[in-house]
Amino acid sequence: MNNEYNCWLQERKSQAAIALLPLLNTIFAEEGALPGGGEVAVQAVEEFRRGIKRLLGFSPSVHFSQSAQAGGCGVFLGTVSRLEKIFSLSGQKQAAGGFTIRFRDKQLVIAGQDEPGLLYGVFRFLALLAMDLVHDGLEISDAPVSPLRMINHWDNLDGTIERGYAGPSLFYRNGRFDYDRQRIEDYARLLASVGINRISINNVNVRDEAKLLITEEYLGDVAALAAVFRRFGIKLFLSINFGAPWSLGKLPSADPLAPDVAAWWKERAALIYKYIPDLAGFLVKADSEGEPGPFLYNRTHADGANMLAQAVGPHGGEIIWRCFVYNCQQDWRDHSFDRARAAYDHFMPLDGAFNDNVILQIKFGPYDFQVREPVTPLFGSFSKTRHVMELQITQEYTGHQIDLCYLPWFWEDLMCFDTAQGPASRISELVGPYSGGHSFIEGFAAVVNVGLDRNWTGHTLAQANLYGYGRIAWNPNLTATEIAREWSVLSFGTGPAAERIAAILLKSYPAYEKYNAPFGVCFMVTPGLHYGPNIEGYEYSRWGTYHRADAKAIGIDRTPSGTGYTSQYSAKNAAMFADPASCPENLILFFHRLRYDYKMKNGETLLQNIYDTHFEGYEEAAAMLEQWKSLKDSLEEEVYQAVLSRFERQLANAREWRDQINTYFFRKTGIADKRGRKIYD
Ligand code: GCV
Repeated sequence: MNNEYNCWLQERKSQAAIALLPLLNTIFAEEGALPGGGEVAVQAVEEFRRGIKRLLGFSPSVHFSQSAQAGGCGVFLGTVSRLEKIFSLSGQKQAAGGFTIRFRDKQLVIAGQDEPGLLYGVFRFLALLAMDLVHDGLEISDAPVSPLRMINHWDNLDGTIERGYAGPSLFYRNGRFDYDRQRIEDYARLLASVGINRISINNVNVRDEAKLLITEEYLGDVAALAAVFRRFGIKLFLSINFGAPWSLGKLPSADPLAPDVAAWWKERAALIYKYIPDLAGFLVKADSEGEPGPFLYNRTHADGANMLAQAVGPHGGEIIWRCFVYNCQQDWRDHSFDRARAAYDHFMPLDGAFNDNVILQIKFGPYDFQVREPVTPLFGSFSKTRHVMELQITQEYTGHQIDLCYLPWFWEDLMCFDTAQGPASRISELVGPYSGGHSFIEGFAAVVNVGLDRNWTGHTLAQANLYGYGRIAWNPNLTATEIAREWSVLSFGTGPAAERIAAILLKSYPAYEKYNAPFGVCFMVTPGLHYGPNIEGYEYSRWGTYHRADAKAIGIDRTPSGTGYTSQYSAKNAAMFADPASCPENLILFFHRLRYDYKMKNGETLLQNIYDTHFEGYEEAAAMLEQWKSLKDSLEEEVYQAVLSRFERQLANAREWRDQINTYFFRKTGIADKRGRKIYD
């Protein structure tokens, strides 16, 4: 049974847990976890206790002790440095956040490399228990591959969420912090249970009252929120407005090289850190979609980021600087400009120019979280600059949490992309701690999909995207299938329903992609809203995202004979993308302008492939609805009905996409579907 509020931390009687009952009755926690010791370790012990209550219905007793007893039966929680001597754990040093779980001889030992590691170890053990995977002899060591695992909120202080599809903000209402403390703690628990360690709490578009978050009027509230997340090993970032020195400070400019501006930020940082001494730092969207930035003063982005880095550096803070910088005042008539080039053109020349405490945040693709776009050429190319990959969990372009679209399916694809820059150059192989001279991706940041809806994500099955993000950010080598199964069992129990729900999840992304914009062409979506089709909605706009379909051809030539975007990739990838024969077909219209009679690998024309995928996508959406209906008797009525109504809305959306896209191309070309299916004229 599923109580949707609890997400993947459901209450249920686990068979494995029942078998272990006597052992789980007593927890011995090491000295460091004593109240007054590390807050995160104390929380880890508390989470163990709560978890056992959730899975078994009783609270074990906790004994804090100076030193654990090797001989006794029970649960031993602590850090490796203390427990390894007593339990002769392998002395191998793990990355921060790592842990070992060992269960044998009536002893369960969970040893964290550090306090967050203990917390993650506890959550992993509880997940294994809930999945009935704990057995005598169990021994697991794990550590996060990515040091930085961040959630970005696009919440505004008026309580709205930019691109939010699950109700109002968890944090704000009417210009103030206004939240249910218990709910924030529950949220922090969910995030920590999948390894999240950083959170930015306000929209990167810092407007209105959000500009005041860095003033004393709000800093006390920020500190109070930080205190809730701190216990779960999660540190806060604040999004800041680069123009603050003039908008707040009344200085004549926000020029990063002006001494009064640098001094203003230093003073401001000192004030902020007085309230929140462990603030992780600032997140900055500059020179992007109307936000101010260093270009206003003819300065570089390194000038801007480094000035802020110097302000937060003395306090241990970091600057996360977004690379989503492009001209959004484009003239559609001008074919020489290509928005896809922008991030690389702006930032690649600055590789090595950023301070050590600056991290660049780079959207996974050159455009904007499209259903299918290539991995940006910046990954694999940067070698002297710290950086992370930005993903979007909130379903801005992937169905607004009305349509089911299981994102880890696509993220797995991203992780497998080979940048072809040196050995071991797949994205998943590049993820790891940064050390100068390597192009390591230090981790991930993702725009979150939660709001005040009781089930957090609007569509209950969209919880899998939040869970999946945490798991992939922890270890980018995990597969979408593994994650879907894990999530389904944790959320719906070990019965047969979970396997069937996982199967539905795994079909959802390909279905969505098929009825959406074809073959990587992008932006055939309703302008502004970004739900549902509007095929020429962006064609004559200023946003730089065109497909230029006419009666004969569609797509943008991004090869050297076109905009030259392909040349930003490594030589091997540049050659692969530049030739339609070797370009992956799911991206072929991103890189090429092709005639509708272009023969695809399956022997059919491009046009016929467009028709086929759109008919298939609709059929697959219809099949998901039927599969869901077949689960009726296995699920809680409320969850069943709520998800059912989303699938029905999804089918209506898929029908619009199918028919509008097919009709559009039929009208352009006058060529009918060779299989004679209905295309409206
Ligand atoms: C927060 C896209 C979205 C905007 C978003 C922007 C960004 O353009 O549509 O809502 O703004 O990306 O990532 O900054």
